[in-house]
Amino acid sequence: MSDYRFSFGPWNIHEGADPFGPTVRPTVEFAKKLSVYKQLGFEGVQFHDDDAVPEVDSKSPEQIAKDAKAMKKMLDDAGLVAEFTAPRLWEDPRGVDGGFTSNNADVRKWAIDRTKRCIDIARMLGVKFVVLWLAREGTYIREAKNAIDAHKHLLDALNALLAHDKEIEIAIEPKPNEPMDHAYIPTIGHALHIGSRTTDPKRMGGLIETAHAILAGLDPSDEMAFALEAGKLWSVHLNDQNGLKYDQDKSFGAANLRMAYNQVRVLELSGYPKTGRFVGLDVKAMRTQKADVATKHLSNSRRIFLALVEKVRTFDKQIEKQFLDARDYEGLEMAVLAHLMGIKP
Ligand code: 3MF
Ligand code: MG
Repeated sequence: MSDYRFSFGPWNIHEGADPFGPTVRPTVEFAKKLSVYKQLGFEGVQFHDDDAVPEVDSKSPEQIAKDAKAMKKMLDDAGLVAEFTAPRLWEDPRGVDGGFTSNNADVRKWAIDRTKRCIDIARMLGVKFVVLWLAREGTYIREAKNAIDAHKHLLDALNALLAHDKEIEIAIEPKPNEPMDHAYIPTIGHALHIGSRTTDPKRMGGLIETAHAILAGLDPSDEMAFALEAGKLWSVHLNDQNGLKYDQDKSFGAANLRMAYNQVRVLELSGYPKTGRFVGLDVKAMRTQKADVATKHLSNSRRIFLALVEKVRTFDKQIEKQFLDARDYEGLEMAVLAHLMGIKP
């Protein structure tokens, strides 16, 4: 039915812990998670390096290869594909003050080495794509790092990663804050610019998460458009966000349906399905959700996305043109709202 391909990460089926309370749902084991992908209408799996190879830091290259091979077989058996791998640097004690931008040269080396392993794992899972969410690459106080040096370290790290594997493509997922007070790569503009400064800009792109754009006070669809125009929107993390709060990862469209409509619209305008790239979700079930219904956020987000694709495709282009020609944006806005609500224009 759909020409879009959908993906999510196994962390999107989770136990419900938050900073103020423990888990509220039992852990779903990995194989069980894989078995629900197809049922919910998803074919792509987004991996952290240690989702694919647990305790990756303590394993030999042979053991990593063995584990990754076993994971690839699990994917094949489930009829799924990996979309990307992402190094989970932010959970390691060494990455407490960032990895690539740490003041400590040994930590910077560890972050690069671990990300090289993450790239190797991607290749063993059959993909040439990694995503860097630069979680702790920033500061709590400005004086904690020399920000100019920090950006230089980040650029050095990207170059080292591009040199490690001549075919790998790297997308940066920007986020303005959380866990740090200030992150160094807060928007897609920053992400694409630093990519353009590397030794191989054509292998550098971006992933845009709805909530992260909103947290930066920006419109997610315009952020996407910026990357799309450059051919650099290599994946998305669709979700929703109720204003400038903590990163909420709500179901797509749940807080702001019109903003969701515009994200779908910009993907449609760009012909995104033709790129073969995934529509990824990064959504969390509410903490109140009981275990047996803690995947509804995924199926609901996909359903809303597909319904909005229909809304975009069935919006009367004739009427749109008339309002644009007349520069009557009040009229255009009402036509959009009427279409979304299913009432007479
Ligand atoms: C953080 C995020 C992360 C990243 C993911 C991939 C849990 O705000 O959005 O999702 O997207 O870790 O690197
Ligand atoms: Mg994300």
